[in-house]
Amino acid sequence: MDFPAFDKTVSSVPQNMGGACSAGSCGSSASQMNQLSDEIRLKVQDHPCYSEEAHHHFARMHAAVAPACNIQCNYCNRKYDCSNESRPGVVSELLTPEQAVKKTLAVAAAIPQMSVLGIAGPGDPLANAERTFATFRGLAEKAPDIKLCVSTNGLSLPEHVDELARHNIEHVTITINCVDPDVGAKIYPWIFWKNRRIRGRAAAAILIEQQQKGLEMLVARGILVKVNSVLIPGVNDQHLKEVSRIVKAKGAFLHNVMPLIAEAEHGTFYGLMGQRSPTPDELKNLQDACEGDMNMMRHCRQCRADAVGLLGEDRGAEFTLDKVDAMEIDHEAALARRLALRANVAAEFEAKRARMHAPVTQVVTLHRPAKVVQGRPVMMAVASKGSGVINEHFGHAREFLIYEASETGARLIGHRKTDLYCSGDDTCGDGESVLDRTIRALEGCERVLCSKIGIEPWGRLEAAGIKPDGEHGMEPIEDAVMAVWREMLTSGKLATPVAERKRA
Ligand code: CLF
Ligand code: SF4
Repeated sequence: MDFPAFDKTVSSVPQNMGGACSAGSCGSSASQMNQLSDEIRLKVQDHPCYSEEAHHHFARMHAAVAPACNIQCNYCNRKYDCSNESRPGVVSELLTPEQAVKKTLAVAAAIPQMSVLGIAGPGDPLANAERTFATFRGLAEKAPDIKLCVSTNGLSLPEHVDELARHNIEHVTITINCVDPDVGAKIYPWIFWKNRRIRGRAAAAILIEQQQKGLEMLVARGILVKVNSVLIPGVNDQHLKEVSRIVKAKGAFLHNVMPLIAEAEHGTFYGLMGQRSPTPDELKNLQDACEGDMNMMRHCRQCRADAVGLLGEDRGAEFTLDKVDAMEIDHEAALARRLALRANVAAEFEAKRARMHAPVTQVVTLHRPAKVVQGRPVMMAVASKGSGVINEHFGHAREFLIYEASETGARLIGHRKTDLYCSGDDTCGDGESVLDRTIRALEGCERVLCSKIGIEPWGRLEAAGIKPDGEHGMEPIEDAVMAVWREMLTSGKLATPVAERKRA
């Protein structure tokens, strides 16, 4: 196969995308991007995890080449062939590096939004370093436009930092759940270290030391580090603010606090012990509390180790090995499509940033209010299948993005998963209807914005206090959210006592 030459230093992305944000406190993803140097913006603006803005437009895939792990977490049980699950550690098909490269090329040919190959399991990528780096080498040779990304528990990170840098890997995630071995002893029953199994507090102390050392080494080499932390109520919930403060001080780029997934049927220690997961409010409150210290990721979908597609969609079933083998691919045309898409999205981002820098009187459709107005924050659910616009039918949505609109602008605060209402089967197996479950998932939201919605769900949502809105189909999400918020404001629906507003 011939692959066209691609120079990584020549980006399709414009280099001059505006200076420092003049609205530093507006809190939107676009404004955060405005505050970055050109060098860092180029690294993150087509990475769906490192940029909230990018996640509407770009896809990633995970190559499941790393079966072994060198530690045990109380929330992990790596199972295979569980296609209904979506959580880290779970895969359907374990790949060799050669198979992984072939699959990645097939995905990148079929999905032009594909910009990142991540290795995230099902075990630890750096406990399977040969397989991980063989995959990266193969892909760098055949599709050098695809960014390489790795997610590790950090135990063997320091010994691999130089190799990561040599492979031109610009994005590394370390899962850091604690910086205190006493907390760690409740999360990690053992680690495998220098050919010995070490347990309890001593194990946690070694792991923490390695994670912190690895973080410092990566930052010193200019590699962007995202820190993932699993929020475990009663174990590290009080402690994660301290984790956030420390990793920021050491130069981490982004902190991603994720909710513990612990169901008895997953067979994990926590699941079997009845350890509860945090509520959406607990997660948001902690993310808000950490936000003062550093950028927080709010759009993580806790992907499977073989996830494929935009965050929130799973197209893995389209790319099983037998299907990939049967595909005929024009790699040159595929690369051209990817580069064209990136150039278009970059131009779109640039136009959006230009609007943010426009004089206030011209910013009538921007997601920031044109002038400071007062009204309480409102949570809204949004149905979107990508591209940053409202383009999903209510009944086709498998998840809703949750935005908080307020006088400071529209802010993504998370997502809520739901079952497919239009699947023809209106029961969830436990007597609750799919619509009932969706309404429950949207608790706290006052509006749901979608491209279309049927009469029955419309009535049921309204009766539950969640007003459907199908007026903003194909509009940019943040603009639409703020338009609805302003409409609520002008119609007097947002008057709130000052004390309550301050608390919110
Ligand atoms: Fe994968 Fe992770 Fe790279 Fe992203 S995922 S290795 S940084 S390419 Fe992303 Fe998935 Fe959340 Fe991970 S949404 S689980 S943060
Ligand atoms: Fe599972 Fe990852 Fe923990 Fe290893 S590091 S036990 S693969 S969650």
